[in-house]
Amino acid sequence: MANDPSIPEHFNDGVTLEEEAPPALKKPKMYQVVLLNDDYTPMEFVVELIEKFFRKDRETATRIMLMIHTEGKGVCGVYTQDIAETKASQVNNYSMQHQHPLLCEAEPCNDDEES
Ligand code: TYC
Repeated sequence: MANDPSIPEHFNDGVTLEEEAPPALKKPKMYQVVLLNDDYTPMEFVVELIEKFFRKDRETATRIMLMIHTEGKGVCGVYTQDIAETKASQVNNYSMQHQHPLLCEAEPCNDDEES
């Protein structure tokens, strides 16, 4: 422990080790945008909405919609906080304008699951 301040310098030849500098850029915390299931929104509307707002092809959008329908909720995309919250409110406005009760939320990702 050459840089332990409790050890006088004459015990370590005057050598002081630098702490490793923290990385200049930290990975931003990521947020997942999830859609919740309900009993009223038509499946076709959900599929088209996922294609439109989350840029998925029809096959992927259909798979996500069916996941939500059976499991109760599903992740449509993962973004930084600003983008995730903007997407969730755009989706909620769009669903309201079309008189569907579909709900969308942005929630922090579990850090352990990030790649
Ligand atoms: N459960 C809806 C139905 O049976 C379909 C649906 C899927 C609704 C996904 C919302 O996020 C949703 N018409």
